[in-house]
Amino acid sequence: MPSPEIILHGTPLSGHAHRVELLLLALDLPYRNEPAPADVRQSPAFRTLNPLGQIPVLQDGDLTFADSNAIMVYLVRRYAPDSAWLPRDPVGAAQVQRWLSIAAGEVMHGPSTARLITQFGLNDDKARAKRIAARLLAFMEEHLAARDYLAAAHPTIADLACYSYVAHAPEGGISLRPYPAVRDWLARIEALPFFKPIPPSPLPLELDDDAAA
Ligand SMILES: N[C@@H](CCC(=O)N[C@@H](CS)C(=O)NCC(=O)O)C(=O)O
Repeated sequence: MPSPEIILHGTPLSGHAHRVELLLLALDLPYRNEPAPADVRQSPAFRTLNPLGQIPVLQDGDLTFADSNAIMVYLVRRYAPDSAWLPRDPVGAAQVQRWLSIAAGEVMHGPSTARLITQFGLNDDKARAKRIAARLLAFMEEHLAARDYLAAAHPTIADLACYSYVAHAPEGGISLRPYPAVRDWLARIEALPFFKPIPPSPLPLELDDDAAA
């Protein structure tokens, strides 16, 4: 049984919070969004929830969790332990974990960082972020050419973890046009019945190939 109140601290444009919200919707768990923009994240009260000052944070009754991927593991194991979102068998669990690591590695340092630079003024190396994104997307394209989802024959939390920042890569100036299998995978996630999008950027897209994919 769900707790009386699950609280998701995040912002509407955070891909890390978005992946958690997608899972809450997929599991049909009641929750409340608590806005945590930069000034809130710097407050002592928020730092008691997450000393790193990052969103998302999830509160479930007396329990508090930080880190989007950790939160997703908690939610599945707590509320849908027999579901396919996080397989129990060793091979299936390892396949999911591989993509959770990619979400925290290449996805974060590639398309997510490029978007932070372009949309939010982060002072970072955009050329490096684009190189990481190009290597990631080429790998995803090859991987998804032979399968519908990243880690299994069905959606798992690996897909939710990787979706948001790959889908919004064009907001970092990274075109998805060269990656049709990736775009088909994104469309598959967007067709899931619980899907809710991140609001699009109000800024014009500036893609290398000058084409919004
Ligand atoms: N590993 C963390 C990363 C979360 C993260 O980087 N969140 C960003 C917003 S999308 C943030 O809070 N940044 C503020 C900061 O790092 O100070 C997770 O997966 O939740």
